[in-house]
Amino acid sequence: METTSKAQPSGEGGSIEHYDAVIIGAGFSGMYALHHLREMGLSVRVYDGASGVGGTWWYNRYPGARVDAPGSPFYCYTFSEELMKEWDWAELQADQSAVLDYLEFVADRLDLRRDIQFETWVQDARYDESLQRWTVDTSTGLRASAQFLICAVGALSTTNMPDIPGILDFAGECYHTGRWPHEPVSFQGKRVAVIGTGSSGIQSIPEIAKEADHVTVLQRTPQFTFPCGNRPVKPEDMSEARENWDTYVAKMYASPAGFPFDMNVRKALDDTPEQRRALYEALWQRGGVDFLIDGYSDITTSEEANAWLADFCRDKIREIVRDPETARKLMPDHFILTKRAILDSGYYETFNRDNVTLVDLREDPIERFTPASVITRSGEHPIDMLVLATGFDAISGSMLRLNPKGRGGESLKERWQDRFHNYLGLSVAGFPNMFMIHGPGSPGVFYNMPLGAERQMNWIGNLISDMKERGMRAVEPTTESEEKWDNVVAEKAHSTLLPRTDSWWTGANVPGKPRYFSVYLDGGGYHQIISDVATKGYEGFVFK
Ligand code: N01
Repeated sequence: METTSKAQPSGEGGSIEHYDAVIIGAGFSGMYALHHLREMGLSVRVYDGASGVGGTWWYNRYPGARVDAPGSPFYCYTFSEELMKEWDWAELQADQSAVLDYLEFVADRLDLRRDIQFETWVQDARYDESLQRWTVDTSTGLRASAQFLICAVGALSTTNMPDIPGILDFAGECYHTGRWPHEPVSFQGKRVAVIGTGSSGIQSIPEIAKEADHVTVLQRTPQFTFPCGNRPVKPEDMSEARENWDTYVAKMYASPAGFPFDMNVRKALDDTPEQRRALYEALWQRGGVDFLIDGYSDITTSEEANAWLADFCRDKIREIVRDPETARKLMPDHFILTKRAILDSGYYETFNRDNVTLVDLREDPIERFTPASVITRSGEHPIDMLVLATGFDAISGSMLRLNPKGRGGESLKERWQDRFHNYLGLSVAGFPNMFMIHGPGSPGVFYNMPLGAERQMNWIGNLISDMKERGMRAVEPTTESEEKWDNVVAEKAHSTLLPRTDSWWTGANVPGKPRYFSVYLDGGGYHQIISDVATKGYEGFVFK
């Protein structure tokens, strides 16, 4: 294994740099991958199309963007006590700029940037079976070869652009929330249309409405959203977390979702309606993801429990939104919590403003855009700005956009035509020495993502060390182990109501995408499974 990079002629006109590992992506996952592999003594190069670290947190700088997970100080790296000791989180639900500041601090502290090539898009990655190495070609003309290819490309990174007649003719400003400009965007005096009411739309609409002349919300699916209950992190809480960091990390490792909280194990129907209502009211007032932590354990498995919470939340919408017709349009009709839980800051309240109009696209669909308006069935809405909060080709989209070519030149697009075949959410048969962080088949978006990345990367690092000790050059899973894993993932998903709702978890938001639930639902169990696989000599993999 090489430990330094050497520029050598590529044999095709340009020069080629050689590394032990190439990492694609410099977000939470890629940054840790770099640190970890470098600590192991490997030569590593990271490529990222952005001009700074942060990945999704570098791009998603739309107004209102903030962590919508249990939050500070547990949405962060756990591997270094020093990092924890030196960083103060100000808010429970840190906003985008705070998370990006943290990642920049980590990059400085660990001196990561010297091994990251920014503004460099990996355009091609292919495996050479005779050399047992990957070659990557980049947008800057730079070419590199490496034994290992680590794809830290992001589960929520490839934007989903709506294909609506005339949208490209729209002549006003147009921004996707997942590619928000770095320059300030002013809404003042503008008529703004927002398409999309997922987390990005629901976080940004209240902020845009505070400034814009008028906001037209173009809603395809009404959503359940919970008050985010954001508040400052008290200095004494920060100190307490620091003092007991080891205990907290141990709890995070032991928990199903990677956060150090004890989940309520009580079932909803074991309580009386009065007890349920009292608990839900308290959780609503407190805000945050407490409906997931302190709410009942059977909301996503029992239709009756689910209906009860959904009705409670629909009553809240009726209570908050003054115009009954608007409230009717905002009423979600899917199983609650079977789309990603959303945390908001005054979303439903925003529809009480005079400058906000809700268009229900199910009743009044978009017909087309003109250079200065959006035309729905009921008429024309003149606009100056269009905000696309239309989400991502999530989980598998960024891997498919990279479209690596494995053994025999087979592309991932060919391999993943019908399903996202993978083993343990980490690797794909026919693509030796290629590893995914937060790929399909992993707990990815259902787990504390920074911690999940650390744990997957530690596992990959151990596998690489094991190969080194045994003199192995290449590893890949068998197709049989992929098939078995696919069944394990499906069985977990189908024990819940989650696959029954259209969502980005099921791929239903992207036309033509294989429609099935591709996330492994038990994060805690997952890490035990992959650890057991390693203990059994990497069962399900073949080595060369
Ligand atoms: O994307 P989404 P998102 N015409 O897919 C609609 C994470 N996140 O960016 O539901 C009309 O949830 C689509 O409608 P429908 C978080 O995990 C994190 O909001 O498909 N509408 C939906 O309303 C989140 O869950 C943070 O019918 C169209 C919306 O667009 C995930 O990212 C912040 C349409 C897309 O919602 C994705 O959230 C933000 C069309 N052609 C996001 N196409 C933080 O933690 C799509 N829609 C900071």
